[in-house]
Amino acid sequence: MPLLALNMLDKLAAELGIDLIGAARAEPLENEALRLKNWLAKEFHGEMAYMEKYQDLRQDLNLLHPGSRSVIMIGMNYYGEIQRGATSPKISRYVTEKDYHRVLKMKLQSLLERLQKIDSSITGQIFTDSAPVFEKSWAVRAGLGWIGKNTCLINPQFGSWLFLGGIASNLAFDSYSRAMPERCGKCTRCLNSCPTRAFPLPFQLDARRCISYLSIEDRSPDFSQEIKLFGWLYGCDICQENCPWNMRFAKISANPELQPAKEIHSLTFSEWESRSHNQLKKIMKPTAMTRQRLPLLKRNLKIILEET
Ligand code: B12
Ligand code: SF4
Ligand code: SF4
Repeated sequence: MPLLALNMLDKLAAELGIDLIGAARAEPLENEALRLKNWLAKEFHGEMAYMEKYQDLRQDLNLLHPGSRSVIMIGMNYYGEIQRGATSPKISRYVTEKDYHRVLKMKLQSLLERLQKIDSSITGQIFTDSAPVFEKSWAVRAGLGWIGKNTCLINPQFGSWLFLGGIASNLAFDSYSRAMPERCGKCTRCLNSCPTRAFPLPFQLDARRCISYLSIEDRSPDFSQEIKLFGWLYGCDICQENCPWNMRFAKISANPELQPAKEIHSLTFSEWESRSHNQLKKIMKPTAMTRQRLPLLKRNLKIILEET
């Protein structure tokens, strides 16, 4: 069975331009599985039926990648300033120059290849928002940060502007990263700043009330008029922008591919309305927005314009 020194990961991360890295033992996540069941029972997942599926795999990585002994987790900083005029709709920072799924997948692929050069018996299954995996919980166990009351993973060096991904692998380490304790303390800024009151309790999100869910995942032609989008065309960053850890420690991403996509963030309302289907598709193509259907973006645009 392959065995490696944990500090080898830091060396490889530095070579590959990976901001955060760590490793955890591939143990079953029983508490997380219970919390997920509870969350689903309250129907907080709304129409995200994929969250109901493969709960056994989510709990036990060995079902996803048989023989898993460790999980290597990476975090990539995507913070960048956004130049947005008053005439532009708000789009989440996570719409970066290049789709983060592709950027992280390539980093993880290169990491796995380097590991396999060290020991060819290493096997691995890569994931980045692409498999039923509790990514934030694994990131906590791999020492990347803690889960804040806004349910995002926060790192003291970067804040929460981090994309996560990992490798479930048969590789064992001589030691494992230490989980970081929660450091929110008495703060409740994220909970109070959410305009739609989407947090019924700290650490719990009712996705049905979350602008990120409504603007990206909700497929209905016109959702409940009770909830507004507050000017957000795609995603929402409010509870993160109000987090002191982001206000104090966010730093511009060293990776130009993971900085906010300039062209998209600066498009005005009238440009969103007047550009042709093909023109908009072309602008969105390199980014994570390419996954969204244009009629749903147009729905969001209509709702925002009616709000103002
Ligand atoms: C479903 C999903 C969503 C849903 C639901 C979000 C949610 N909180 O669950 C929606 C569409 C709303 C969403 C929105 C966003 N998402 Co999202 N999403 C996911 C996905 C696919 C699964 C998350 C999940 O398992 N939810 C299930 C519920 C039960 O889990 P949970 O709320 O996270 O609860 C956990 C903890 O809070 C904890 N917990 C629960 N109760 C308690 C109580 C106590 C006392 C404690 C200590 C802990 C605790 O246990 C739970 C299980 O581990 C992950 C990718 C992945 N495979 O992990 C990305 C992911 C979480 N999303 C991500 C991002 C970037 C976003 C957005 C920032 C995008 C945006 N700007 O619009 C927003 C953030 C909104 C927010 N405040 O969370 C990143 C998060 C990175 C980070 N730093 O945390 C991920 C990891 C994708 C990635 N690979 O980078 N997302
Ligand atoms: S992303 Fe926006 S709507 Fe969702 S919980 Fe955070 S502040 Fe509320
Ligand atoms: S705003 Fe405060 S409570 Fe919310 S995640 Fe940040 S530190 Fe934690």
